[in-house]
Amino acid sequence: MATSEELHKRRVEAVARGVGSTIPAYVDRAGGGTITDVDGREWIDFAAGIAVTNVGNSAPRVVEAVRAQVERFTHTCFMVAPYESYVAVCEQLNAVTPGGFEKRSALFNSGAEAVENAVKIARHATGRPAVVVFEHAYHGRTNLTMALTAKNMPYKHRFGPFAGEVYRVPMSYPLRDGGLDGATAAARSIEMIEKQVGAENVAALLIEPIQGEGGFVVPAPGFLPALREWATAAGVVFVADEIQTGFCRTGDWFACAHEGVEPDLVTLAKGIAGGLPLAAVTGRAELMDAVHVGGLGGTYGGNPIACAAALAAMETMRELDLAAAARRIGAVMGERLGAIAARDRRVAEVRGRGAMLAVEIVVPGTLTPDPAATAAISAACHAAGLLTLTCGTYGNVLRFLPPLVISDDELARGLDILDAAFG
Ligand code: PLZ
Repeated sequence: MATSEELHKRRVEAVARGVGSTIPAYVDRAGGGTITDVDGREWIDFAAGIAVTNVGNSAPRVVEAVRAQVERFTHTCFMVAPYESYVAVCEQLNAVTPGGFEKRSALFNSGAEAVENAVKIARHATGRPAVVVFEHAYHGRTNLTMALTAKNMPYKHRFGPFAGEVYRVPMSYPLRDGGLDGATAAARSIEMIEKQVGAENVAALLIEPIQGEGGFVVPAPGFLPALREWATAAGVVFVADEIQTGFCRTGDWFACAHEGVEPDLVTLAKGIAGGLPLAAVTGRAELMDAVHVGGLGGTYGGNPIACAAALAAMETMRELDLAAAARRIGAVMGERLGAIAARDRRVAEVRGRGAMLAVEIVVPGTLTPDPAATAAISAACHAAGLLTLTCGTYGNVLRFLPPLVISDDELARGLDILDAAFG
């Protein structure tokens, strides 16, 4: 087998430079809480492919379902010749997402595509143009979703012009907004919408219930419920982007559930299918069904192999109670991170929920972000065999997203490496 070094040489000659990788090691196999590279080195996985392999890599049920489906048929296109698994995935999403009302779903390939379609549906159903998004938001890399995403580098830089009718308002970010309570922070955002956009022009308010790429920002309690209430009164479609938070990651099936918020539409991807590309928009039947026949779709959306994987992944989440597993992982990680924060003044805050936790790194005694220290700690983790990711508008957040099937021993070993990386 080629070594990582050899593969890297080939990669530089073949793969566009714009596509980066976190670690220089090339994967041979992965499962449970580990990844093994082609040089035989084992990595503890605190990334889960960016919150995708919640059920673990090559989860047994997923492997079995995919194998069986590949043998039956690989693709007919649901828009041409439909099949049961697409319908079954939609039935399950309608049942498992927050909100006791009648729902419909449509399936796509990527998170960005789900977000694009949620905006299409909200605009079509309301006849209004504007979309409101938040500071630090991340919603994807396509043209519309670049406009919805906050951060310039690396996502938007020199890729404009961007789609119009996108308006950005402040997020509730307790560490950096003086600890505004949720209701006050929401009132500030709502006033900006009403003064600068006009509620009657707004089709959708789009928000990550816990921000992902933007820094694992957890809004103050009450922020999401207040926005939900305002959206209802203003006839604005409340869209929760649960692409990173979804499918048991935060200790519940969806992060909105923690505050009892029922979105009108929810965008789903990542954890949905155990690593196969699948995404969805799920929401109120009257909004989803407002769109004319043929108005939504795509060649591969709801591909039968991805649908088979999704059904198996959701079954695994139920069978292993991965929401409870996420809460357990969160308790163990939270305790260790708390101990690190207590001794290392570079840690301004430990935050997140369930198995979606992060630490924000600053210059001690200030709130000045320290991306260099963050990168150094991350590099020390990588050198010792722990795969961690960074995020945040300021690049100063270390985030931890282990597969929810990680063993106690793997988790403990990963946390030992992390502990040592802080010095
Ligand atoms: N919405 C909340 O987290 C994807 C992006 C990685 P796609 N986040 C990982 C990168 O650098 O490209 C994401 C997300 C939220 C939307 C998306 C977009 O999902 O499947 O990457 O298109």
